[in-house]
Order: sequence, then structure tokens, then C-alpha cells
Amino acid sequence: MPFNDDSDGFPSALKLLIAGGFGVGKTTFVGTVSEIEPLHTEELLTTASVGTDRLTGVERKSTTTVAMDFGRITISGRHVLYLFGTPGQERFWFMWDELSNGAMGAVVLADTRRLEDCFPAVDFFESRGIGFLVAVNEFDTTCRYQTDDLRDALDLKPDIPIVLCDARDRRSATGVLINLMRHLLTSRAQR
Ligand SMILES: Nc1nc2c(ncn2[C@@H]2O[C@H](COP(=O)(O)OP(=O)(O)O)[C@@H](O)[C@H]2O)c(=O)[nH]1
Ligand SMILES: [Mg+2]
Repeated sequence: MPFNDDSDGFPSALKLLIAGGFGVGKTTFVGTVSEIEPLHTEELLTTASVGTDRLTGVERKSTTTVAMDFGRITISGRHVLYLFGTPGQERFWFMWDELSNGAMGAVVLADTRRLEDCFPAVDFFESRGIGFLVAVNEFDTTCRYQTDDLRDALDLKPDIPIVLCDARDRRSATGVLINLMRHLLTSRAQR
């Protein structure tokens, strides 16, 4: 890996986005991998938003992130990863342009019980040319699907990786980021 190489051409501050639908595990993911206490802004999920936010599978969730999650991982003396969790709900979409500015890549978290919730994120990164992978967050009740079926369902190009993860598990979530970096490096090399 070229991370400790002066000539790698990578900027020293790498910005990655953690995207996906409401309740898919973005805040959990950032909290799991971040070396700093992650910053996040949460507001109580009000009864007003209960009508607009889909709660299937997240019935016990009482708070929702309205601004963003922010975490940091030091890779070497030279490279630091900054993670930004994107707001999941459609009414906060105006923030996405700003957040994606300068982003080097993205993790799109998916929950197979509500797969369609990640379509907007997939479309967004495809249209902006931001490299991404899809990480299926395996909730306990998640049905297991073959990645080929998921690829079809998401209409993903063959080169976009699909990985499984548990956002609560550090090794698993870090593995997602390593896969993403690998994917970004491979696609850079092919350009
Ligand atoms: N079983 C299971 N629960 C998870 C996982 N990731 C997150 N959760 C739970 O799912 C809920 C929503 O997660 P959260 O990170 O707030 O989702 P966000 O809206 O995308 O930020 C929380 O209660 C988490 O504890 C996972 O991998 N497995
Ligand atoms: Mg959140």
C-alpha cells in the first residue's frame, strides 16, 4: 500500500463520505471507526417527522442525525482520513453538494430490508463521478442475498464492489474503508 510513500500523490487529508438511507447505520459506522469521539448533531425524531420518515426496521430508533457525523482516522504521519456521514433524509439533501465537495470517495451503506433507500446515494455518486462501493450492513434480521442479486437490484456496474459489514464492529467497518481505498486506487490506475 502506498500510504507511507511520499510519492503516492495522495493528498494528506482524505475526505470520505458515509452515505445511505435513514437508519442504515451511518452514525454507528463513523462512531465505530473514528479515533476521536465522533461529532454528530442529533435531534429527537419528532412526531412530525414520523409521517415522512420510513421507520420499518428502525422502530426503536428515537434520534436521527440532522446535520452530519464527523470522524477521523490517522493512517500515517502523513495521511488522515476524514469521514463525513451524510444526512439520510430527503429533507436534508440540500447539504449533499456541499458535503461532497472535495470528497475522494464514498461508502454507500445498504440495508437489504429497505434496499431502495440507497438508490439516491448511488445515483448521486455515479452522477458526480465520485468513486464508491456498496456496503451491506448486516442487521440481525437481514435476509442474506447473493452479491450478484444485489448488483442486479441496485443496477450497479460490475466494477463497483459490494461488501458485507457490521457497522458496530471495528474490524468489519475498517475493512470496508480498506476495500474502498483499494477500489479508488484501482480505478485511478485504470484511468
Ligand atoms: N443489528 C445491527 N444494528 C445496527 C447495525 N448498525 C447500526 N445498527 C443499529 O441501527 C440503528 C440505526 O443506526 P444509525 O447509525 O443511527 O443509523 P443512521 O440513521 O444511518 O445514522 C441504531 O439503533 C444502531 O444501533 C448493525 O450492523 N447491526
Ligand atoms: Mg445518523
